[in-house]
Amino acid sequence: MSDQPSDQPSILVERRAGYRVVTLNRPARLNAFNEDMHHALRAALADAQADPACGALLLTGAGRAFCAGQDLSDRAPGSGPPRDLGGSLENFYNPLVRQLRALPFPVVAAVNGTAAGAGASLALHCDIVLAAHSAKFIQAFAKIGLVPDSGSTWLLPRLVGAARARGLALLGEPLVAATAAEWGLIWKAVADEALMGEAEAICERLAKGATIGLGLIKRALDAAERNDLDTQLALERDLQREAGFTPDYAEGVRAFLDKRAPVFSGRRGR
Ligand code: T3D
Repeated sequence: MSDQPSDQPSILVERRAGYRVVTLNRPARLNAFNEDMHHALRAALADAQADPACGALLLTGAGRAFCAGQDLSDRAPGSGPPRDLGGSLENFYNPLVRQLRALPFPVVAAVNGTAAGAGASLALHCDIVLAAHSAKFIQAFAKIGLVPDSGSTWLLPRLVGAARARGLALLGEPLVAATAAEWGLIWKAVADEALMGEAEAICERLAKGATIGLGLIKRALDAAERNDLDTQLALERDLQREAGFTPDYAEGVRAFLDKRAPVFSGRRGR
């Protein structure tokens, strides 16, 4: 197995106008997670959240893969007692998923190649998932005797239904991007060479949007996963009240009536 050069950061962050590009950067291991990458990714997300000029985030992988999940070279069975994988989820994967989903701005995944194991879960937790035609989603867990994690057993039945969720989880077969899009697992499959351009265009558009409203939309859709209709209607009322008091709403209506494009100010500093 090739090693990552020790001077290479495991996460790259690029600041763009209104958004950030965060790249998983362990290409020799297909961007598999080790502890350093967990820490670096979580710091990059926290930093983006703290930046008032950041209105969206683009997540992608360096090289030919998006992310191959846990780095299995850190899991080679040795002479000592087996590792507690529940502890690994509790300390690393679960906090990452919670942090990613709680970001107040949209996260766009540009899945440039294979997304396997927790790498697939990571991609699927993003708000808008674009995948290159050559990309594949693999629930690799069953092949090594594990259970889909990082929210996969929660996401899959919701996104593709019970029958397909079971097939994917139990068989661990690669699902190509076009089928993933057809099944509703992701937003869109695009030509490999168009992937980054499309993902960047979406981030630019979101970052120029009514960003408070976009954050409220995320909250409403997240809550809908657990609410009954009455509870959700009450939540929509509360969130709409909040949205209706924003300068962006006033600007949106004014621009519509003036027959011009709106210029939103948002919560995020533009
Ligand atoms: O442990 C815990 O903390 C619990 C949490 C677990 C979460 C999980 O994600 S468990 C699932 C872990 N991931 C996998 O089981 C996937 C393992 N990888 C693969 O099955 C295949 O590599 C892929 C299907 C992803 C890609 O196949 P292919 O043929 O395109 O590439 P390859 O030749 O297998 O891999 C290229 C290199 O990346 C290779 O290294 P080498 O031989 O060139 O030096 C390979 O060993 C390395 N690599 C790929 N995936 C991993 C990896 N190295 C370490 N960990 C990996 N997950």
